[in-house]
Amino acid sequence: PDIRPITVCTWNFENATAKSWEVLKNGGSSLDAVEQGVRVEEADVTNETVGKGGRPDRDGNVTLDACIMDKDGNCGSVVYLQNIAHPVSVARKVMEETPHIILAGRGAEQFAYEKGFEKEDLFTESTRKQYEEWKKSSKYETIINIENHDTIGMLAIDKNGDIAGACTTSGMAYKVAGRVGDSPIIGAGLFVDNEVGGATATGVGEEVIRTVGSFLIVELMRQGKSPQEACEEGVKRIMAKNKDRKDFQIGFLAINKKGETGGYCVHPGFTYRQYTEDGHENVPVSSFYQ
Ligand code: SD4
Repeated sequence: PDIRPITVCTWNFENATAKSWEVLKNGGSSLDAVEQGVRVEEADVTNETVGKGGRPDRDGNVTLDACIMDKDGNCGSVVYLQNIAHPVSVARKVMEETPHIILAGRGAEQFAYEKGFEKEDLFTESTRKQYEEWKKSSKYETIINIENHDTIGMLAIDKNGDIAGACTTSGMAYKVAGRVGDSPIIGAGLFVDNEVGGATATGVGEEVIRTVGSFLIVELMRQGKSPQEACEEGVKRIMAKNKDRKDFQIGFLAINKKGETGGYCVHPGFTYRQYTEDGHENVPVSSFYQ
């Protein structure tokens, strides 16, 4: 059958999908497309949930989580990475240049310097000011939707029909120091199986980890569900463990081998952005609660 390259990401990240599409259009691999795509958000300091300009934990450390997965099931991840603006690219180096999958904290940072990444202050004036404000009350509250300014998970299919994915975040703002979310955990925040498809998540990572959300969605697609049906089942599985809880958001995005996409979320507000040769659009997603 005809192969139609496509790139999709969580939320409405127009510049990131445009970059990712440019890589695919020029014949690049889905692996390069997702890495280059999410790097746009890592570099964007106005996105205060990803990369440089991400909000700190409650002790004032900006710590980044990211992972990447290729068509052969190879994967790499960094957790609790500080002072490095492009965790996804460090994750790719972990995948390609070490026998390991996850590097954490100071070791990950040291590894990044060895690979030529530069030390950077990840705070911005804006996030520093917000943090000083936050310290006055020190209340931890999850924010249900931060539309268009949130964790980016990206999935792409290239001209060979191969699927890759990446996910990158600064995690929940004002988290307990040391906390790692779902985004860099293979199977939770991201999973790709080139035979079947890929899935990625955004929102309160603890709930995604508990159900190994992205792996679950890919397995449901393997059993015959569409990306849409699989994402719905993934959210329902989480809600079954959280009866009557309305204080958190999760958004899932999935793609199958045919390039069909789907998404589902707990509360209205989550969307995903899609780019193909037919153009690009922000796709609204239906939700568990109305
Ligand atoms: C986390 N899933 O660290 C990430 C955060 C996120 O929108 O998606 N924020 O739990």
